[in-house]
Amino acid sequence: MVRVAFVVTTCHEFEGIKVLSSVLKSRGHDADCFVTSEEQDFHQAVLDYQPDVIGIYATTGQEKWCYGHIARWRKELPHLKTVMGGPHPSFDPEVLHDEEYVDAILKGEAEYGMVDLVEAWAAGRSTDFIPNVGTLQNGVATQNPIRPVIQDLDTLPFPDVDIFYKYPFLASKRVLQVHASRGCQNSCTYCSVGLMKKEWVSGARGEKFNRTKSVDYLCEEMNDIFARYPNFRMVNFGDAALNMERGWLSEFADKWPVRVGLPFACNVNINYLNENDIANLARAGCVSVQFGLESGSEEVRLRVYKKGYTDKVVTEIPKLLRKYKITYRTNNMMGSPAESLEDMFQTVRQNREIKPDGCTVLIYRPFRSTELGRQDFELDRVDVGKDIGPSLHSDSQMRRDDVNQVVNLQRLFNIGVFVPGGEALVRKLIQLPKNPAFEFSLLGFLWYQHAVVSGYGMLDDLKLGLRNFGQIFGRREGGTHEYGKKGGTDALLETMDAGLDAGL
Ligand code: B12
Ligand code: SF4
Repeated sequence: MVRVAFVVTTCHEFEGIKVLSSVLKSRGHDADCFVTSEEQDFHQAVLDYQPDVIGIYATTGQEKWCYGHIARWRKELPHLKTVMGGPHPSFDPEVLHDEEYVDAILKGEAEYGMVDLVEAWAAGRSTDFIPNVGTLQNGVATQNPIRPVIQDLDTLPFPDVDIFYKYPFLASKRVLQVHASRGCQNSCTYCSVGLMKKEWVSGARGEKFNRTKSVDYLCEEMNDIFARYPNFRMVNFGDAALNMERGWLSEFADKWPVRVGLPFACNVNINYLNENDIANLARAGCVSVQFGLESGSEEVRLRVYKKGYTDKVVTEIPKLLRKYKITYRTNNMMGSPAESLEDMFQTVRQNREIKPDGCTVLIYRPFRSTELGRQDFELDRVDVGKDIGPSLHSDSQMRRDDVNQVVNLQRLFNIGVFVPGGEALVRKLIQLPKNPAFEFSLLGFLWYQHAVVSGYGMLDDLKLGLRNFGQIFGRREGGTHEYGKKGGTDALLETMDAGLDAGL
């Protein structure tokens, strides 16, 4: 039996880790997850577990936060192996050069790669031919070919929620975080999903990237959780879009209210959403949806971001959502190379027109794993020496003369949308230097919109914020990343966004 300790530094239940843990356990191994904010002594808690393997989840910018811990754990546990997975190593094997800290990476969906890897390590076998695994070979970061993505999600054991809900704080929240699907219909140029579609499916006939659990499986999964954790009052689907597969919502609307019966919030892809889907969402108990508007300029949204949302869709869908009494929030992006400041004000205006119940606003970040990001690096539009930490709330890494205004506009966006006459005020305020008052304004709006509009509860969100207070405006311990020295994060903002469109 191999003992695997997953380590994370955001106070959130990670679906990928839950599933990896349940698959490992189904094969006779043991697994647990350690969340920095929830442990009195994080370092010692992991040590007390006596792991054979440490599993690190990493998005870009977040990959090095636990290197300091690993160095110490390695001294105390000489046999320890470490593996990194998630979006960052899936698209960038260069992290393998940090060989003191990372023994291997796993690209893409890692359920079976993880089992094979830990078993090979335990038996002292070579890992050279295990699909999905990447290792450093003769100084070269070498990535093995990957398995196609798991076609039938119902073949997986239920995600192991216990490794997160052993923490009283996570178990006592009102809202349960769940995933019903994997994939996405769109391939927006600023999102990693486009490359996942290209690299993670073999192209064999009939193979799918967009997959949904059967409604029966999902209802059973929920009831299995509620039998042990009965306090949840609402469900949040973290999927890119709950309307992933045609026909699914209708069966879901028949069964969910009877077999689960909790209200829920979810993300939707509005270019694939019709009135029938919205009626089914309402019938099932949907109280709130979120979708990525991203830009108020149709030209940018369609031609540059390839988002597929026409202005007509953007104005018509909200009317239908209102008709069925479903609240809606938009996700918006500031500061991509495709947009002028005026385009960003057009995003403010379009939000004002469609009257959302809340707006999340993120700052564009060029990921090498996206079409737009790759262009940015090639065309030298990125200030690679500038440290912006892992979060998409903190700063812009783009070289642009108006970068200060862009960042200020992200903070003050909601004033432009929701305060009468706000746009004129924001136009003046963005000329000022960046300052904490603007950040508090953003936090205030997000807190209210997230907690009240989506039904999360003011108190739950406040507690989450206080737990992460040190991380909200401070720098994260040991956090270094590709483009700079120290990484910072807005942990509250990250966690409050649990439910965003992947346009994060
Ligand atoms: C839900 C979601 C969130 C949620 C939950 C966080 C999470 N990472 O699960 C919230 C809202 C908190 C969130 C926050 C952020 N997110 Co997010 N998020 C997603 C989303 C839509 C789905 C992730 C998911 O659960 N998929 C389903 C599960 C089953 O798959 P998975 O997580 O990928 O896990 C599999 C593999 O990655 C791997 N794996 C996972 N963990 C581990 C661990 C180990 C040790 C190993 C070996 C393997 C492994 O095996 C898993 C099972 O197959 C993705 C887009 C997408 N479609 O992937 C973006 C995505 C991951 N997010 C992204 C970003 C940028 C962020 C933020 C930085 C945004 C911000 N607020 O500033 C933060 C970072 C917070 C954090 N610490 O991760 C980017 C990452 C891009 C990149 N190259 O790094 C993505 C890819 C979207 C995009 N823009 O392209 N996110
Ligand atoms: S941004 Fe959202 S809609 Fe676009 S490809 Fe990514 S997950 Fe899909």
